[in-house]
Amino acid sequence: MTAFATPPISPLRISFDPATATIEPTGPILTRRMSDLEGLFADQTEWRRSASGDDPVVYTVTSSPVPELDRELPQSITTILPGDCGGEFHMTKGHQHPDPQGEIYLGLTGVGGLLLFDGERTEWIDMAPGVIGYIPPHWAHRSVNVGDEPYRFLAVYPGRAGHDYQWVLDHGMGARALRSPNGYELAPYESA
Ligand code: S6P
Ligand code: ZN
Repeated sequence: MTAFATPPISPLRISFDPATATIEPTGPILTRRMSDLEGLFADQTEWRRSASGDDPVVYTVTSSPVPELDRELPQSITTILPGDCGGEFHMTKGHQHPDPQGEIYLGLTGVGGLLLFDGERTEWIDMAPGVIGYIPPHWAHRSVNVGDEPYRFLAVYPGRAGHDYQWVLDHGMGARALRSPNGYELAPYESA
């Protein structure tokens, strides 16, 4: 791709409301329901029951208007609603960047975890408002809401990083975040 195969976008002012963790203007908005998370939760019987029943929204991703293009720096706010599937906390699908580049997350509301897996090593970063989690290149990443209110975070990532979801289906994420008497516990990964 040449440097500017598509015209670069103009400088942009985006307003952010800390009380609601919303941005204006917005770009694409994505909604992931339970039925969109096939093959990810360990308890497939419970997943099927939920996905074919009320099929709750698990998370939404609101992007800024900055496009996912080479040299651009898109941002998005992910909101993971509280809840679990068979005791496994609500989470994002998780992905690798096919073009291995780093990314940062900034916690905005609620409490969550940033689960990272490079194929061998697993890391967990406790996320809360004001915490920046750094995702190095080559680490698959998934976010989990381990609290009882919406967990929201801002992501900033290179525009050509991309999303490889199949990698996570093939390799897992090294661990699962399960409800426990003290909040959450990390259990060794077992395929769904
Ligand atoms: C993009 C960044 C986030 C996630 C979002 C949803 O690189 O990591 O915006 O896309 O949190 O997660 P997922 O795994 O469904 O894309
Ligand atoms: Zn990413």
